[in-house]
Amino acid sequence: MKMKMKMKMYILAVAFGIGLAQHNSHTKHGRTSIVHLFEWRWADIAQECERYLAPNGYGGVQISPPSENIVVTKPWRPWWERYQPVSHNLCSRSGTEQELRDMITRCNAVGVNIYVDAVINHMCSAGGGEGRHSTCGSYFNASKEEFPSVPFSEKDFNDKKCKTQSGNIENYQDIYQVRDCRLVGLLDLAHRREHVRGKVANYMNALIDMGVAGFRVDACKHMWPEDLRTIYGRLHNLNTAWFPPGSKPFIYQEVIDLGGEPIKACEYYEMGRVTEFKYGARLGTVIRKWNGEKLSDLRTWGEDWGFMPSGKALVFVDNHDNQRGHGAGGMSILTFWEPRLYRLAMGFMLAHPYGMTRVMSSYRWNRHIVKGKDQNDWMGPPSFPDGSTKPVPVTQEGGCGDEWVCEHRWHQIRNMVIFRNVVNGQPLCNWWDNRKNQIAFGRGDRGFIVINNDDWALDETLSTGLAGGTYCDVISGQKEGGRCTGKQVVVGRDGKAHFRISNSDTDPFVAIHTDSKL
Ligand code: AAO
Repeated sequence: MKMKMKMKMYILAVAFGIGLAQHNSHTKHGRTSIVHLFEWRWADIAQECERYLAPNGYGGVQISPPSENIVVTKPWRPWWERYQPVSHNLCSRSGTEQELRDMITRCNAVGVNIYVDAVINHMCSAGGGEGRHSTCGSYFNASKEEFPSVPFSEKDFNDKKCKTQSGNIENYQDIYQVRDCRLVGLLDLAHRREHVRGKVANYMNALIDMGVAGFRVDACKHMWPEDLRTIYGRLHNLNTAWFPPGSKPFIYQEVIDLGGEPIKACEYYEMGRVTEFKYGARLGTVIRKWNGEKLSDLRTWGEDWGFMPSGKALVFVDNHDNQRGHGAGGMSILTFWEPRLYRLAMGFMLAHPYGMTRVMSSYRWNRHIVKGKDQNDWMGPPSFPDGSTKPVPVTQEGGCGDEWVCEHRWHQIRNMVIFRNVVNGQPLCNWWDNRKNQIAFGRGDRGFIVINNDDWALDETLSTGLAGGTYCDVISGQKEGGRCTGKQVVVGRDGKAHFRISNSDTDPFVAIHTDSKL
């Protein structure tokens, strides 16, 4: 009987993708979102965990690749040099191994998880040179495919398997090219080889033992699922100083599947979550009202739009690639450069139950768009003339200085991260729309959001699902010491409330939840 019960639970878990090994993010205290602190220094992340992320309900941080990488000087120290590893030593522009360890320990101490961006598909570019132009000064020789500090050598790369003339991926319609040839000229590791599998697993295990909770695995489309399965299968359980015994690392895999290519995201579901790139691309289109699309179309948002099952999806409005025209998503992607629409998109994403949410935290660069392409898409983080990354200063108003954007500190986004925690597990209900660009929906009896993206005012009485009382809107303000600094919403005993949202409001949306009740 017990056995049968267990089997049933297992089938349920598989069906909903919950609680399964590697799909569980292990976030603590009911926290639900991850923030990508793109290019931040370890020392700043440690402080941010303590002073901001933990008190404001963020569940974890995705960090930039911690492995030693090539130093690129033409162009000058681009952000993307970190996607060209030369060893598994843990030193990078974000800091030393000691600083990494200190950050992991301090973030764990306040219940904020660390997820590592693991670049394991390749090493640096074949034309990456030789010598010690690397972040810890380790020797390598790219043209000879020598990386002695791992060590990897010529036989650990896929060159013989790749059948294209250039040795690079030339056609995404050919799965063999995509997985056995070089992605933009990057030396492609042969994960079929025992030596490579072992070294990659050792690298990930060293990080797990230090206390990280999981990985964003880079460029998974370019690795065979069976090789990844073998490597993941060798990973240690999480460090029991901070996680329950038997916890598997959370894995979310970067696979760009917008349709139209033979490699599908579903090949990777079994092993972990997968990035859902359709999400940000489609949401951007709807919010920009392109092709006659409108907010009311979002009534069926989720799997009905051809997205992967919610329990498999890692979702985001923009990422570090497509906010600057790399990767995929195209022109519809919303970013901090269009703050009003961006906040609207983030508000919707964080209120809607679909997927596990990741918040992007960026830096500003000298955007220079010529014929649709940003000439400065390579520019690295705010840095000193010697190329070292600047610390993130916090301003009196609680924002960030020195060109760090810190979207995760914008009060609208921060408050919606809290909203998502408060409504976690509650079903979407009380949907309303005007068949155009005004929508509203609730999450059980715990939260309600109303959005106006039309060019006229929204003026409606709606069923909220919430208990009667006065609530504080967490977009125009928030509850502070029992008082509301923004709009107040009065919910009647019948659960109905009147909403008026001008189309010219700073933020044309309102959100209330049980913790914002006055
Ligand atoms: C740099 C230079 C290169 C140079 C190279 C080596 O920029 O000029 O050749 O060094 O010297 C990052 C940067 C790269 C950088 C690289 C290494 O973005 O510019 O190269 O570091 O320093 C593909 C992959 C995906 C990848 C994405 C950028 O599938 O995994 O390209 N993302 C990750 C990281 C990223 C990083 C790497 C991987 C490498 O997030 O930061 O690169 O570690 C199609 C395919 C996608 C493909 C895109 C772009 O997308 O489907 O799989 O992504 O093309 O090539 C429509 C389609 C859509 C299509 C899209 C674009 O939207 O529907 O499917 O068009 O064509």
